[in-house]
Amino acid sequence: MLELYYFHGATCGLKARLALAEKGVDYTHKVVDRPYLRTREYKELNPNGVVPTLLHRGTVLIESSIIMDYVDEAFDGPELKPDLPLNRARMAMWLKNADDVYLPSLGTVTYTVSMRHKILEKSEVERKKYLDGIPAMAARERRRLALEMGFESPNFAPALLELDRMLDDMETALGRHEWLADATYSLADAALSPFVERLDELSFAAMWEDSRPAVTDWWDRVKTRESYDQVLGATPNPERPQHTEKGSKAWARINEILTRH
Ligand SMILES: N[C@@H](CCC(=O)N[C@@H](CS)C(=O)NCC(=O)O)C(=O)O
Repeated sequence: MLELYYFHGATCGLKARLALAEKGVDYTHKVVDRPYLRTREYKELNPNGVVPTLLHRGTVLIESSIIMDYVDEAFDGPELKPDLPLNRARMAMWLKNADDVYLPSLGTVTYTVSMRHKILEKSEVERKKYLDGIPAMAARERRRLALEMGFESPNFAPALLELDRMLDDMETALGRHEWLADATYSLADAALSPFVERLDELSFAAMWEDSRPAVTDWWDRVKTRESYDQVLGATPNPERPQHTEKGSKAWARINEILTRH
């Protein structure tokens, strides 16, 4: 029995779901909402109060990159890791950067551009409860600054520039081989797709369409894969319309930061 806890639109949940879809593994979809992540019941599974969480034969696995690796190792299906040690190391680097750099950066950008407005509509008491409910201190502080200072937060421009650097690194890697870590699709492609998907949802596609032909081509190829269709085509992010509306309004500002640096 395999169960995956996630919510639609969660970047980390998408990483796990794309790996499962590429592998051709069926699982029970435990689609949860954000308030449920803060319950004692859920935190017994995932003490960080985040998705994804994978349950396999009574064992709990957390952390999207670890789940992806486990899925590739534990099930039959296409091999999602390169053969060559060097390319395996390259794949591991993409997964590490996804966890350490791209996810916090994307969170800052998404909350500042799109989610902030909804949270600011809450009362002060509700807002405090919301922030206090974020278990990881670093994430809580990033979120607090995004809410209180918006684009003026000292984190905003660096976060955006990290994502721009991610696209630069992708362009370089895709000049070496057809996929991010190898000539064939790997966990690196599954891990990076949700980040590009979010930038697309925010209508920031000019970040690659204007100047990064290899990323543009890669993204077109990702979107024609069955895994993308199963995971995102079947259930698009319900927050996509909001991201697109707020992102379009923010684009002039985003572009100004990108061109200034
Ligand atoms: N390092 C963790 C990060 C998990 C994480 O931050 N998940 C986000 C979604 S991408 C989440 O559940 N956020 C809860 C919220 O938005 O309230 C992983 O890769 O699994």
